Amino acid sequence: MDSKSFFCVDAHTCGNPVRLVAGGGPILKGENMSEKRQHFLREYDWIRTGLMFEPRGHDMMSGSILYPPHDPENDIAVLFIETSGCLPMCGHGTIGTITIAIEEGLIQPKIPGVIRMEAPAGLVLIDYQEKDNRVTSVKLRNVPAYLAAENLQVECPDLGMLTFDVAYGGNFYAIVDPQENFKGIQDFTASQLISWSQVIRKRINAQYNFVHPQDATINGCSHILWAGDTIDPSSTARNAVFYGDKAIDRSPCGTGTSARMAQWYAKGKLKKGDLFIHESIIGSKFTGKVEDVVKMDKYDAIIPSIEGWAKVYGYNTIKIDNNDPYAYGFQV
Ligand code: PYC
Repeated sequence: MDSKSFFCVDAHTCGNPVRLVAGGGPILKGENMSEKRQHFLREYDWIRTGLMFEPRGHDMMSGSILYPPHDPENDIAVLFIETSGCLPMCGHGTIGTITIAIEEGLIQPKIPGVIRMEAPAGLVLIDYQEKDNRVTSVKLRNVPAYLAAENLQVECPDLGMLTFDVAYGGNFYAIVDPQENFKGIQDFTASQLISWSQVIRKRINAQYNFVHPQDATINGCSHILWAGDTIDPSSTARNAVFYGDKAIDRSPCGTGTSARMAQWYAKGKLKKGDLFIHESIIGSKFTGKVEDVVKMDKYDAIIPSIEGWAKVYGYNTIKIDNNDPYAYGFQV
């Protein structure tokens, strides 16, 4: 086959891109989305790199492919694709995917306003609001989030020794809070944070091993969450989340917000029922809430919810053509 076309709907969630592949996605093998994720990574990763990397995508590009649910009680199953690979879970990706899928009629939920979504990381329960055929907000009840380790240390170029915690919110996050050698994201540019993240993520994964207790395919500290002062004094906290090779999330990052709420819960700074308004690097906001408290293996975990909005902005039929030397994309 010389050329394959993908019908994509493009949106952004609070500033971060979501490219939903509505036509052309591969048929995958597996009993659940975790197994289908592994099949995709083994055999179809060229679709991800072709659609996410330059020249068809960019450093922040992120997307999804819809599948029928494995459990008939559920409405939809989702594979997340992005520049770094296939995430077990993506919060901004979920908000964008659900907005697109409802507005474009790609899902018919059993109960209007409610969607049960299977992600590789587990079941995610969603409520959404609509007005004039537009989705105005999406709230997702995420998989259990927990603090995995605290007060670890890593040497960072320019800054010196940094102390960080690691929390899981659908992906593993190294959380760097303001401290002696790092006063907060307000003092630095995105490109400084990116270059330090590239180095410390490698060092963290060489020094420490993080594996999800119920799914060993979810492992490694993939994201760095740098904290700092809020722009709006009414927000709870602000972050810059590094992912992929060169990306800082433009949204407040759903799995990062979940991880940070789990960290705050474990440190006694949040309790069940509390809200957490998280700001992104560009000042866009998600509203988080500690919905419930659960035991997950040895961890005292929380069930976080994240609420935000997305806007659909385009339709894009993208061709991956074997005659194109950059068919499968490139990164610089
Ligand atoms: O919103 O969970 C998220 C996310 C992960 C990577 C980029 N955004």
